[in-house]
Amino acid sequence: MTGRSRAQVLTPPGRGAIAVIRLEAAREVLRRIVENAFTPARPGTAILGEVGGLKYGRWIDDGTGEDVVLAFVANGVEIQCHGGPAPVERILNSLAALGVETAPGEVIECGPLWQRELDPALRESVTWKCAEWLLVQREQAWPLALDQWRNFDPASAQEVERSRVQSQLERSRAFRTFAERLTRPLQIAVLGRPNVGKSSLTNAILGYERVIAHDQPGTTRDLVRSRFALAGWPVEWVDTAGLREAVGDIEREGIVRARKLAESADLVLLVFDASILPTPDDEALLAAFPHAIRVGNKADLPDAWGEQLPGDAVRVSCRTGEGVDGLLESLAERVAIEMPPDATVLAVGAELTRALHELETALNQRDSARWRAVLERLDR
Ligand SMILES: Nc1nc2c(ncn2[C@@H]2O[C@H](COP(=O)(O)OP(=O)(O)OP(=O)(O)O)[C@@H](O)[C@H]2O)c(=O)[nH]1
Ligand SMILES: [Mg+2]
Repeated sequence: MTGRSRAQVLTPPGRGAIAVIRLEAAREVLRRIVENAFTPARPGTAILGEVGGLKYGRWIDDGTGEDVVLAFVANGVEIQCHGGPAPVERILNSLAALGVETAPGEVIECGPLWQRELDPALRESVTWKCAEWLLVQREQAWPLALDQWRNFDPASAQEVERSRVQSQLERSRAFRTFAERLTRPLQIAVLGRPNVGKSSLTNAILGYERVIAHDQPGTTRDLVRSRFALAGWPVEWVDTAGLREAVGDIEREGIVRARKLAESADLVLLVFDASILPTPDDEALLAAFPHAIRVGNKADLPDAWGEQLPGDAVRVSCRTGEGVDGLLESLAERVAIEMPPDATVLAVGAELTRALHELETALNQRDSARWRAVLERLDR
């Protein structure tokens, strides 16, 4: 079989009603594979359908064959078969025997570099918001911009055209943080002295008993990570070990990890026990994280802080649930971010970020060769 052809299973591993195997190949290669392995239910019809077309028939494998529906797509065909592992394996084996590269359960990235960067991001997106933005990038923003840039020469372009491309690239740079949001969850670190209720707050926010909360200080020893969505953005919420002069090695290591995490987290949440007087440790935390969201917990108990609790602190009780919704609202406000105009080309992933940076340099230096080289790389 000449020409490259690849097959990948699109449906999750295991049992299901239907499994889908996508076969990608150039049209002629595809024709030979399908001719060899497929018998249409209605003989005499063309072996390949139009894009969007369906054909029902038998897939000839090493057993009795499988009932399949072939759904023709732009670069190949999707083979839909019974959803057990055995039919999938038999079809993959027959494809491999015909020279097709197969990767059961594993996705092989096809297409040019710019697509190979956007496709996994889209596939792995966990919220609608991220998926919608990535889809616009994949289907509109990037293909349209690349079409324009392929016909653009930074050395000979008219000034109007140059400044249009320049502002396009500047806009991409301005929205780099937004682009990062589409592939990386926001990290929120929960810090505070032992026993103030960090783990209880984690459970209250998540709505289930994710972590052990206990009246013994030093209950949480390691970082405990949980995922959820906040205002449509994926969030990684990290419960940490209570910060204090450690008593044992394990707890000390937990504290080191908590401090390190706080340095890199997008947002720090400081939790205090408002039912007992502030300690020097509390004050040190307030001074160390001036931009943190402050939470005064145990609001169901008599308040010991009074005026000492900063005015912007959110009062909550993890025991009664009071104030937890208000805290979620404050968090949502803090993670709000300016949205780029729809057509903005976003730097999703390392390769696209690098390419946008290089294009801007090539434009500024009116370097046509470099401009073309970047575009050729993106198209490879
Ligand atoms: N009355 C009251 N008790 C609470 C509240 N929140 C937590 N607690 C109690 O405070 C104790 C400590 O809670 P944890 O959530 O384990 O505290 P932590 O900050 O995670 O503690 P470490 O993991 O040891 O650092 C437990 O006995 C909880 O039941 C609250 O809002 N009101
Ligand atoms: Mg804890």
